[in-house]
Amino acid sequence: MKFFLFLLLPGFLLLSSCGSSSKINTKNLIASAQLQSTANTGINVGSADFYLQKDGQITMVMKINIKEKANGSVAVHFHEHGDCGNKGDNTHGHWNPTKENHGQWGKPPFHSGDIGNISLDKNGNGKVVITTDRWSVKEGNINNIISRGIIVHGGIDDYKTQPTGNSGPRIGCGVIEKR
Ligand SMILES: [Cu+2]
Ligand SMILES: [Zn+2]
Repeated sequence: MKFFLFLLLPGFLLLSSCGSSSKINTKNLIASAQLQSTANTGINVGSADFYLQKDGQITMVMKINIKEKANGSVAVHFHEHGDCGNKGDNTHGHWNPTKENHGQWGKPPFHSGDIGNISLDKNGNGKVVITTDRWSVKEGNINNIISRGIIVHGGIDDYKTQPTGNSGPRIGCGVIEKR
């Protein structure tokens, strides 16, 4: 029996190390956004970096740091306009190129920028990595993410309420810029 376990274990380790997160290529940075507090512009609350993968998909590495929200969660979405004026209101509603309902990432239907809730640790740090074919950086492409706004909300997305997820106030904002 011990011998069998010995044989199985390396197989499992191999499988888990082949997970998508270990395969992400971060050589080709194609877009990024700096997220700033809507209350105090100039105070950094996070970043999003977008990398082109060999298969054409785009990977986003998003980092959030909001000490006031330590041990909590914040909702994040891509919004329509790349204008953080009026405390983020100028970004208008959720970016929705595929004309779907608001929802949860990975469980269609959902908006192509419904990143969702990001949990923050005791220092207020959180991270999410998403790889998708729903995004493009090509001008004229319906899925072009360049010049979209990214909003960090002070509440939690219920993944149900239309069209916003009832995610609370806009506490952070940034604009996706081409690199
Ligand atoms: Cu939002
Ligand atoms: Zn949405």
